[in-house]
Amino acid sequence: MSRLVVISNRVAVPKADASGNQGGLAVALLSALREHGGIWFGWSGETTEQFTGEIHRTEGNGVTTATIDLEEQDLDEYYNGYANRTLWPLFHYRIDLTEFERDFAGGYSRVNKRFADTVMPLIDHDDLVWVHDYHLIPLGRELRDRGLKNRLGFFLHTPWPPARLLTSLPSHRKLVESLFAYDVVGFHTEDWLDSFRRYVVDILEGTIDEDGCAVVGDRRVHAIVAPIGIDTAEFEAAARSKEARFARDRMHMSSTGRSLIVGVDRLDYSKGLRERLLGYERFLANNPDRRALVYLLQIAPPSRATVDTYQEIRSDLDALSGRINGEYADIDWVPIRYVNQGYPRQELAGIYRAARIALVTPLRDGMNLVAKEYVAAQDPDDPGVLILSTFAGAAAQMKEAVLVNPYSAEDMADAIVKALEMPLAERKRRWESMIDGLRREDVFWWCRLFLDALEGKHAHEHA
Ligand code: ADQ
Repeated sequence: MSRLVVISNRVAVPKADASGNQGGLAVALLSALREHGGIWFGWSGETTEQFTGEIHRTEGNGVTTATIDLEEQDLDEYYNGYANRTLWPLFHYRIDLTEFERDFAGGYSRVNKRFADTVMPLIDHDDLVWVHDYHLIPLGRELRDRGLKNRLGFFLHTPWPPARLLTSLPSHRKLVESLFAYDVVGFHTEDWLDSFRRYVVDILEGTIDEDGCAVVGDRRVHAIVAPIGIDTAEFEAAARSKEARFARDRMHMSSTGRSLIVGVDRLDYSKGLRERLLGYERFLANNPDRRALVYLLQIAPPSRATVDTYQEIRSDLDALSGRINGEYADIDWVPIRYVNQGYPRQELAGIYRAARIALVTPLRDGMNLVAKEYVAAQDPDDPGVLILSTFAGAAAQMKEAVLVNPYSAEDMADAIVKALEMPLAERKRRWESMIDGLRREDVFWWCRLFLDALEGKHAHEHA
């Protein structure tokens, strides 16, 4: 079996108990690394005055990690710049928030070269190399330029934007062409894959062959759909744990018979938090008799706090939740509990299980794992209802959720009423159908699907 080299912006450090507090992606990649042997390479999260390329290695639990420090300027231009102020908003259809700075593009290219220079000597000739996410799109090209001949794959965790949107990026053509250095490129949904193919046909004047490969001139890339899953079995077990029961009891005790509606998201404009609060406010306004029977717990730990737009969304939500609470709260009830901290996974599973409804309403999301975690955490005898945005990648797989348009406050308010009134038999039927899918297509299935394609028959040689 070939060794695996995983490359991503950040690296998850393996812990003795892999089922502990790690996200599903980390668990899957660590288990694939254990199975294949190999290395996980990325940025250490630390900065250094002058880039040296020195590699920090850790070995443990069958996995080697290798990380490098970056300069402060790299952080500004590559991570906070091109990755999070240019590509992230653009890939989430927010051209209004997209910043086009030449320095950002320069930093992005520089850091991708730095990654290539430092990881190259760590790669053996028959290793499989798997690059992750929008931070590192050009890395494959850089590695090929340095003579890498290995099987090389790329997975995008965000949406792929429509061609008309992507062409607003000054160097769009170079960016997309660099994807042709990979053997396999993976997306979460058919929608994102279709947008990629349209770009290839309309802008690069390429074709899609009978194997689904995108072809431009003599270059070919196998573009596939591989929807990421969660570690479903682990999450189902987490929801039955002592910590989960404790969290659930805490929720029940503090709410005296009221139905809990939960939202859990990184504090990010793509997650549609503002629109969600407005939808909930509309529900409160439209349903005076139901008001005091529910409350919303919105958990939103801050992320990317050094980027201005993220500071703005934080103060915007502080103000909005304060306004709604000010308008509707009573002496013994507040409609919104708004919390800005993270929780251990078992506790989170208990909170999900206590919730009658989950509001997962991103304006755009590559997949959205919270939707899947919520379903996995439910009590099979009395499952809650998932209200899911049609614009989350997860909606393609979770058709039994109550699907909503997150831009419409009325739609969201109606969905909350529908979920509150939904009979047990219907809740069970919908839940059973979704949990079956989650068990079948979990994160290990996803990992295998991608790696099979990477090892598979669609091989083509790179000169
Ligand atoms: P994210 O944008 O980070 O991921 P998501 O898929 O929802 O979004 O994953 C978030 C993870 O963080 C979940 O596992 C969730 O449990 C956890 N989390 C969020 N808030 C938390 C809190 N307060 N406490 C503890 N844990 C919390 C990107 C893409 C997604 C894609 C994933 C995986 O944007 O579309 O689904 O990668 O590909």
